Amino acid sequence: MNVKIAPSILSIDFARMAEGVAEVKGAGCDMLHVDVMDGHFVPNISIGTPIVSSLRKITDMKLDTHLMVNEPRKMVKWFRDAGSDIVTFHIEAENEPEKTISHIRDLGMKVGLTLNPLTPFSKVQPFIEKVDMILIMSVNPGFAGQKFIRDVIPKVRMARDFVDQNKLPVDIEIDGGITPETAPLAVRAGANILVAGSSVFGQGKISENIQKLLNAIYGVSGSGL
Ligand code: S6P
Ligand code: MG
Repeated sequence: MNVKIAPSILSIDFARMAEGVAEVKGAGCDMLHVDVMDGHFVPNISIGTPIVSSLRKITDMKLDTHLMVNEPRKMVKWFRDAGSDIVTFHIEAENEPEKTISHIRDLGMKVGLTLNPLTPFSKVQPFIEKVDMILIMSVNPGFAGQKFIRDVIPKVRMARDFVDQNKLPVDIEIDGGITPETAPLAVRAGANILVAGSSVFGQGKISENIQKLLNAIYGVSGSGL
């Protein structure tokens, strides 16, 4: 399985955003994860459309936009206009998920559907054939740097089995607490996109941090899992 790291810019040094983005691209990443928080769906506020517009000007990496907001459908077009490529919304925040999925598609973007650690897979399963990605939260959304919740691993396996058994072209992304210790657990369970904030932009050199994650996933010898 081809696994990719999607660095989460929530943990970037915003005073040096262009250098940080260039470094993750240089390390082989082709997707940047952008966390949008509204202070209502989660108890925090983060990035909005101005940052997405700035990112769009400096990189051709895919902008994977994770909306942690109430009433996500209202905001989809704002992020399309700012330059997002993928918009992911929370099943817990939307009463009419199908309408939002269609709206995102009609605007020409890819669609992701996400669920919190305590939300069962059965809540997103009815919509899985209509989306490009399922994002499984491995922390309760709101803050970077939290500890990986291992109880979500069976849900990752369930999502991977469903996608494979039905031969669906759907990515399984995981977000929260991904480190060289937890990344192999997520990949073995079936995740193929790993969001990583603190373990990429925290201490140390960004490119080396990405390499450490890839080494943990594939093994230093490249032998794979
Ligand atoms: C969850 C958080 C995630 C982010 C985060 C991951 O609270 O908002 O959606 O993607 O940046 O950070 P970390 O430090 O756990 O890798
Ligand atoms: Mg996120």
